[in-house]
Amino acid sequence: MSASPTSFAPMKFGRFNLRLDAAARPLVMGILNVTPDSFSDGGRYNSLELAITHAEQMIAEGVDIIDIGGESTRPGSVSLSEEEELQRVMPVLYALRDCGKPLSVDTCKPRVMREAIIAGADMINDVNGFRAEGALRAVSDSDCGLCIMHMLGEPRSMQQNPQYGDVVGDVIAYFQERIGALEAAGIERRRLCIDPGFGFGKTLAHNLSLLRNLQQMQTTFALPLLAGLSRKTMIGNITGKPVEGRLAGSLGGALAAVAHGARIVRVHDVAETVDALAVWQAAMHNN
Ligand code: 8Y7
Repeated sequence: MSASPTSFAPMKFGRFNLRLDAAARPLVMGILNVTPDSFSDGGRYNSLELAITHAEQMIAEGVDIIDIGGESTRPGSVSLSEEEELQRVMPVLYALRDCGKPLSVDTCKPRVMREAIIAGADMINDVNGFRAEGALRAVSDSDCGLCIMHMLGEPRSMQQNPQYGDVVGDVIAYFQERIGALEAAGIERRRLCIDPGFGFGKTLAHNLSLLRNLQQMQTTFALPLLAGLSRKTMIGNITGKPVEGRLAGSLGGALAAVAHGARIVRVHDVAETVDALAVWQAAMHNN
């Protein structure tokens, strides 16, 4: 049988081989934020305990990958020092090391990547697409999975006036360049997935063009596609709901992304997304 673009072998994500082909169930990546500002007393012990409790809850709800993030990359946010990011992320990574689920670390910093890989991270999720000086070297000598996300500009200013010639073509050209750079650094293709980066230097029209054309990106590269729409501004723009009212809209977004070929969805609401995808899968596939 000839290989079709979606019949690739299991992907190598650190300790785990994950099935991300079109016949497999789409996977749910749960967001685990370890940013002190989200906790009332800002205490480190308290924030570690809360993060572990949150992770345990996501595991009970059927999460497939846990994405640990210490740095807020929301529009307008300023970047965090390397030390501070390490102090937030590393204790959580150590505590969850043997939880049985693949652990992803959301970081743009080569030193955080290195430390996370030594501590056993199975995946590095870089919203900056491994463009930082030293990022390729930090990940090349390992077997962790890598998510290459597209971002135009930087978080502080990216939503000010994003402009593209042709947003889908520009994002595809970016992936072409980044995949080439990763492969030139000796990184195997079966470690890679791509993500158009909804909301990262994009208007609603840009986000919707990308969402409608996910399949084209997937087939161009024959790599699994990850999509994060959960609670984002684009969901608010469409529904008119504030962030705390975006669950239903986010579920609609996750299903739309999967319908257009995404294989991993990055979400806050794991239990609800797992159920929505289970019904989707039962309705659309006989496996
Ligand atoms: C994404 C992400 C964020 C995304 C990937 C938020 C860290 C903003 N969004 N990583 N990170 N894809 N791969 O609202 O869309 O969650 S942070």
